[in-house]
Amino acid sequence: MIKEIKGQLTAGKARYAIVISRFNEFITSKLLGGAIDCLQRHGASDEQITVVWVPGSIEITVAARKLAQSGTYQAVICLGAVIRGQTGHYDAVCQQVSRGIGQVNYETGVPTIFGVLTCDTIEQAVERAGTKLGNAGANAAISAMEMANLMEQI
Ligand code: INI
Repeated sequence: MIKEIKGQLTAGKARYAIVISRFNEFITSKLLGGAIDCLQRHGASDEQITVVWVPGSIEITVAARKLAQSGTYQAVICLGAVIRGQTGHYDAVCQQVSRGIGQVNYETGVPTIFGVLTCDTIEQAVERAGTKLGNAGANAAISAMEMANLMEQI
């Protein structure tokens, strides 16, 4: 029989760190609300959730790395919003944060979830922050729970 391992969608007893960017706080606060609500509705208590604020998406990586290395958390959820309309260095910010979060996964072995919106317009960001296209923070929380549970089983 083939052995199959799947992560369950439950918070379990895992501890979750959420790194949240203050830049575009109008959007990111909605992502944070979505992530916390999702974790709580899957059984997480307040003691299982730690929220860490950073100034902008570029700073997410350094905080996520330290949280992942601490050994305290079974998953780190990274939330931010990079919006092209406002910046000439959109591509640089996107590249730094996506590469950085990828490296944290690789270096630490702690699931570090990419919940950073990269949008051309504010409207696109609003659509992904609790309106037409759901809430990217809640989606990131789902991935975090699945991965925390999966890693416990492997
Ligand atoms: N940070 C974001 O999270 N989103 C953005 O859209 C953004 N823009 O537009 O520039 C942004 N810039 C700030 C950056 O993340 C750093 O905080 C800053 O460069 C200081 O290191």
